[in-house]
Amino acid sequence: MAIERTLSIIKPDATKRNLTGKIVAKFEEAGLRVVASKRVQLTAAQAGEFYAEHKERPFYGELVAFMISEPVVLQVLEGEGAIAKNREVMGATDPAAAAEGTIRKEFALSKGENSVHGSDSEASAAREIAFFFSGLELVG
Ligand code: RTP
Ligand code: MG
Repeated sequence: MAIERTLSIIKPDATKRNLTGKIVAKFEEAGLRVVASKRVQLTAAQAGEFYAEHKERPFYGELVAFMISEPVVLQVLEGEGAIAKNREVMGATDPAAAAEGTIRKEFALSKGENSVHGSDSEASAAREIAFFFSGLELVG
């Protein structure tokens, strides 16, 4: 399988509860490597544009408000099949449906406050990495 890179976000509910290290450990244990990392306070404009695909969904306003409620940790994860592997480690969007051992099963509070984001395709990963990081910030 090819070496891929994917964008991961440790969301406000998790940074607020000081879970950054525990979440990163799950990615590392699964064989993913952190090749870029920064903690930022997103603006409403940034969060709104990042989630533009969900603009028409009923939860969009709530999602943007949540994503700017506390700082987030943005990371690029690298590894074999990193895009699918990251989503496997995250678990289902709704923690009630997430498998045992996944990040969302262990840490998520609700379907909205679900601790992590991960790119869902090669195209999303390319867009999302470029949205937050310059090439110089990626150190493989
Ligand atoms: P993500 O994009 O954050 O990795 O999560 P995902 O693919 O599993 O979920 P997606 O359908 O793309 O939804 C993006 C984020 O919106 C919030 N959400 N809230 N209240 C709700 O019904 C609802 N549905 C989705 C979650 O924070 C979800 O991760
Ligand atoms: Mg998604």
